[in-house]
Amino acid sequence: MVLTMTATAEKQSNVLFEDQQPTPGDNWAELIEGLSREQKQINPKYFYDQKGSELFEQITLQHEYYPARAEKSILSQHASEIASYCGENCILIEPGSGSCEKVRLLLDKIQPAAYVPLDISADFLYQSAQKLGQEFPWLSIHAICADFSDQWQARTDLENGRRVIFYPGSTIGNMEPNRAQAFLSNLREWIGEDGSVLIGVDLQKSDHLLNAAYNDAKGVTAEFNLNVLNSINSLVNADFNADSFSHHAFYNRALKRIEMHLISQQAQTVTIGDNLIHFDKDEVLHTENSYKYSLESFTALSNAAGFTLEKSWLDEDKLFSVHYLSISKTSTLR
Ligand code: SAH
Ligand code: AVI
Repeated sequence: MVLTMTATAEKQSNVLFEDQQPTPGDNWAELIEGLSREQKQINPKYFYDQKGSELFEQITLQHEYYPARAEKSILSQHASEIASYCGENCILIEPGSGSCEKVRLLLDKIQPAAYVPLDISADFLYQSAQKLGQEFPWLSIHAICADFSDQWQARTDLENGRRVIFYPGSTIGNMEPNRAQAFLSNLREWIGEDGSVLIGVDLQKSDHLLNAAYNDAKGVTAEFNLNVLNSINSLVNADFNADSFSHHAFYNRALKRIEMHLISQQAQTVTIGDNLIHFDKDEVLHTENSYKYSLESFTALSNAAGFTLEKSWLDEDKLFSVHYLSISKTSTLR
């Protein structure tokens, strides 16, 4: 275990920080492979360098980005009932914890024995965990910087207790449905027979609301999308010029997903080490999908992954959903 002290936030005695951040070498092959496809694409995890994590926080404050507001209203309104499902003294694990903003709405009610935020964005995670530790001095925090998409090893060495995965934000929507199912299924190994999952999932709705949420008037989502090129530049020493691409996001109703793209404004060649990646004018780099579910399609997905949906909560406008899942009695761990 490596302890990192790179960030400036004051170190709290109730916070342990563990660094398993992927190295640039881990990312290199995946990036080149995606950029060499006929339809160029990248894994959306590359959005989250320090700037990207900060921009995502800004997105959540935009009026058009209803998911954050709707999910927070669900968590605040139903915190006591959610806590009764989670049970006492659980180990609360949050993959993709970001600013740890949403867990704040539940901590006083759930009173977990430990909170384990897990995120790929190292310094942002470090700072968020320290800040949370300062605000909740009674809380034991074990922050882990790691890539959760990478068959993250089921950890047997975490704090003892019943494990509850808290996976808000509809981050599951950024995975292809088959990957989402595999990810959920893999979670059963993290949590063991008596564990459970509390998950936030964005719902299908009108094209108008969806398109607005990913094209906010201030252009924060556009900046977030373009920043992925700077993030890749620093990670693998590439020379993308973000000024020569433009943001494009739209709801693909047939596939029930928001697609985010970057469109090359000119013919250009980008260098990554010895690799030359050519873009034609108007060629598209597919940067993210954000799948939207119905209650039926998410129930089917969680059942296929070996979970039973025990309870669903919706905000009053039925824009967003939070679900409590337990392991199906009939499911067997691989
Ligand atoms: N849970 C928070 C943040 C959601 S944004 C909320 O609901 O507001 C998605 C978060 O997942 C970011 O903080 C990002 O850094 C993290 N993330 C994305 N892909 C990841 C990966 N493969 N492994 C670990 N963290 C990842
Ligand atoms: C983190 N994730 C669920 C966000 C989403 O809505 O898909 C990321 C995002 N992309 C653009 N805006 C927000």
